[in-house]
Amino acid sequence: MDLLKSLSRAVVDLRREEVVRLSERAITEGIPADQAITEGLADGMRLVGEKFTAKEYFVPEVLAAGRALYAGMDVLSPHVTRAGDRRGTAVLGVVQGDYHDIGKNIVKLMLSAAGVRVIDLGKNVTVDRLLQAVEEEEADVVGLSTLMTTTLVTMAEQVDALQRAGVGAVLVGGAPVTAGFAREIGADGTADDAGGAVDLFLQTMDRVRE
Ligand code: B1M
Repeated sequence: MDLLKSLSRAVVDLRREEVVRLSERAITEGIPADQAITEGLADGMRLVGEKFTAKEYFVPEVLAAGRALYAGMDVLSPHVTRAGDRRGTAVLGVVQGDYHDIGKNIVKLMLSAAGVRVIDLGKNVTVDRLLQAVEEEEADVVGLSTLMTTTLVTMAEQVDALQRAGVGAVLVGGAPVTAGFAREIGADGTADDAGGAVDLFLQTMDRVRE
């Protein structure tokens, strides 16, 4: 769809007002908001990542792209179709040492829309905060996100601590997380994107709540 490509392009080109305008157009043209977020905004951020890796973009450009993405999310989020019934509680966080939260925030939005009660602990989250939230909120699952290879070891440690504490299930995700890595560290599953995360969380919650 051309509009989604233009939306992605506008994020890459750091054109925040254009992102807002195209997000509004997506709504008026009847494009599902979740599709506009994943195939437009998140796709643009993926391409920004490629430019960052190629040293065509640096931190200021990445931050500007993030601001453009969030401006689009402000327009699109209220239009994401929401399920009525409550499907369980998930505690979500980015592992300690990692401040990348754009992907986690998209996963949070999609999970909330699917009827999951999400307790979002934000970024740079310690295992003690995770455990405290699971207990206080009677959460069914914990979802951990990380974007850096350097924090994969922290993710492994946190999964281990949560499993030892008897948390219902621990799901992991983020660009460097593979299915093999998730298995290796004893997580209960992973997903490549927000759509996959919704299916994974719902299936896991049904299993945990049986
Ligand atoms: Co930085 N960064 N960054 N960064 N950054 C990466 C991750 C990096 C790969 C860039 C690179 O060098 N090529 C690299 C990591 C290298 C490594 O692995 N060792 C890196 C680095 C090194 C750093 C700094 C150290 C840079 C510095 O300061 N010198 C620093 C780290 C600070 C820290 O965290 N301690 C840093 C800082 C930043 C910014 C602040 C500028 C900004 C973050 C802004 C923010 O998040 N609030 C930033 C960004 C934006 C990126 C890139 C360019 C893009 C990440 C992103 O938002 N992607 C990234 C490059 C890249 O990824 N290629 C990079 C878009 C997002 C929609 O996708 O997060 O993958 P993603 O989420 C997806 C899926 O992964 C999945 O669903 C989401 C939606 O579809 N998913 C889950 C995510 N979590 C899930 C959980 C689940 C299931 C699915 O279940 C629980």
